[in-house]
Amino acid sequence: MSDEGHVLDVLLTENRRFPPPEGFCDGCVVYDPAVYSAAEADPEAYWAGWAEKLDWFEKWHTVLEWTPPHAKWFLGGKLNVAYNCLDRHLVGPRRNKAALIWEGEPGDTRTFTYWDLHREVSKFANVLKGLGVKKGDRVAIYLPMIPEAAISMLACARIGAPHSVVFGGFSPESLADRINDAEAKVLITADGGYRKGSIVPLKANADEAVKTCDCIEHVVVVARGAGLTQEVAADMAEGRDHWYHDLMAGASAKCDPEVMDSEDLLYILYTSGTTGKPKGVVHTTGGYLTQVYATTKSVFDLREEDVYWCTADVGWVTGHSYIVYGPLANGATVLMYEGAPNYPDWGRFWQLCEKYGVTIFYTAPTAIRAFMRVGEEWPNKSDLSKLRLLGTVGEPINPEAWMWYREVIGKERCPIVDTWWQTETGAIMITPLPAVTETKPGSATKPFPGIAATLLDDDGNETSAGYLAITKPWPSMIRTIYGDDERYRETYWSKWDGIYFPGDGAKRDEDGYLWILGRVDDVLNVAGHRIGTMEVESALVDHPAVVEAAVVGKKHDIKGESIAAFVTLKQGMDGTDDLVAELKEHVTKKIGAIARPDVIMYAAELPKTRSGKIMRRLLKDVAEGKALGDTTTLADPAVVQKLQAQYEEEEG
Ligand code: 7RM
Repeated sequence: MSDEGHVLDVLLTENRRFPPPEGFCDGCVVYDPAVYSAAEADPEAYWAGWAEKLDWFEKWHTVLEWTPPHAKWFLGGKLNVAYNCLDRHLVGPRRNKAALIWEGEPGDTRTFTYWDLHREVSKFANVLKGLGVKKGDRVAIYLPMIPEAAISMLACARIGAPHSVVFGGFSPESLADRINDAEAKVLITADGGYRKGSIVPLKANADEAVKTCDCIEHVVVVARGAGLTQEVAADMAEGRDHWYHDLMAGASAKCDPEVMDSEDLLYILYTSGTTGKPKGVVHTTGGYLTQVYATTKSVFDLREEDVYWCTADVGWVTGHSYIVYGPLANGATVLMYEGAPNYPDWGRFWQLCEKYGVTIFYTAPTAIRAFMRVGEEWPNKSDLSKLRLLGTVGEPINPEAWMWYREVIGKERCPIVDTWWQTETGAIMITPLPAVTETKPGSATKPFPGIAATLLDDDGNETSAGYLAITKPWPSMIRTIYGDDERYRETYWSKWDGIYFPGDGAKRDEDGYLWILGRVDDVLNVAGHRIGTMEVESALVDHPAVVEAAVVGKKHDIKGESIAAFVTLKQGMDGTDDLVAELKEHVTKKIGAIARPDVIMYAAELPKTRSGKIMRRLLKDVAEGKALGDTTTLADPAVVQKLQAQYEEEEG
């Protein structure tokens, strides 16, 4: 949501300040502001201090080796992520603590203690081994939000097989692209999953995808019991497809964790960039676990008795770091919910908070805005008095939504942590510390201790309004793009020398607080989901009626941004309403519903520079009904003026 003008207004007028609530600091995890200066003076020692709180089979000999743009953390160290998330909690009272409390959308529930989860993970790790998965082999996971998603990820980590989780909302084609890029050997899916009362046919999608994936040797299918089980049973490919429960029935519960090097691959996660092809973000073991562990504990002030709920899907990085690895490495009780926030009605999230006594709640601004719109009667039906800390992630939060969150959900009692980070950063980077930082509505505040972030201009000079830049390596940073180190260098490290470019714009106020403005590249943020304009454009031009397409983000009250597309049709094609519907459907089919354009407009011509580059900035002005920005570099300024007139007429 790049709405500079709006944020600028906020910066000039926003003077509300919220110090940590009275009493919050008693017994909190981090209370001493000196942590910032200590970490800044010696970041490596600071991170090593956190790494020491993990269990290592062998200690590292060197904290950091930095040969830009490649970092290695905790060199020589040996550990296993699943061991740190499970085994080490089995010796004390955590053995019988709930690790995972799960509720399905229809209301079915399952609870796993650390002991239970350890057993299920060990068994499934043996299942994967039995299917021929060895250390280093990639495993694709395409599951709904069910316990088996976490179990599968941890089982992969246990045997050293990097996973690639693909969000269940992605289309068969998107799934196939990701499987092929990672050359995954095994795919784990389910018959279906519940979403808003209907069933997402995951196995049918997986079958469609696997047709074009020669690398897949086995497909493991979890019987979610989503009304599709019988249908799916008839379609199990002999020798290739296996029911999860059949394989688990014969599996041993004893599986020694693989001894992994600190820099061994933990997972690949695909994310959208500025080209049509998603990037496989590579995360490794020791540094990643150290930073997700440290941030989960410090930012959420995680304590033994908390019930922690992050509403993300495991298909996104937030689910990886803050549903599975960070909380479980801390021995937390994690709530996991399968379905939609408004099923069967808008009270569902708040009922879940009451029912399970949720104390820490982490969600996206888009969800908060949706709740705001339907009204406070929904949260007011439930007892939210156990909540003590609220978090947001995924996109900038507007001060109105922030204040509503604070007042209506937090009852002015809970600190709010607005956490900025990315798939590539692996863990939280800019955030308040709840017992230390005075917050301002709409600001992610300051870099986490040990993180060096600043604002730079194109020439690398410090500025108070410019590009966000990370000037020092951090433990959970992306190591490379899977199979494409050149793209890694080019995307993140070519703007300045040895400094990471996240692709976001930001401002700094007189107190040194950071205000993230949103993406400065061709990446959209729709309801907290990252979508590349080029991906949607490729899907559109894939349709036989389309010659050219330009996609832009359009400000949206709830989603932050929605997708607007301008398409040029082939000669002789009629720009009908039916075709608009068909094109929207085509994008949904090619990528998934999250990429479906809200608006599609026919354009006789697209505004281009003299060198032929489409000026998306101007199309954004058109889509948002704003005055056109600078048109002097256009080959023909009349093109965009015509579009604007047409847009006003059609979309009003
Ligand atoms: C965790 C996640 C990353 C992009 C990032 C930003 C935007 C995320 C915030 C935010 C303002 C925030 N990973 N973003 N958090 N913008 N304030 N607190 O979202 O890879 O999917 O997206 O999301 O633009 O670059 S992501």
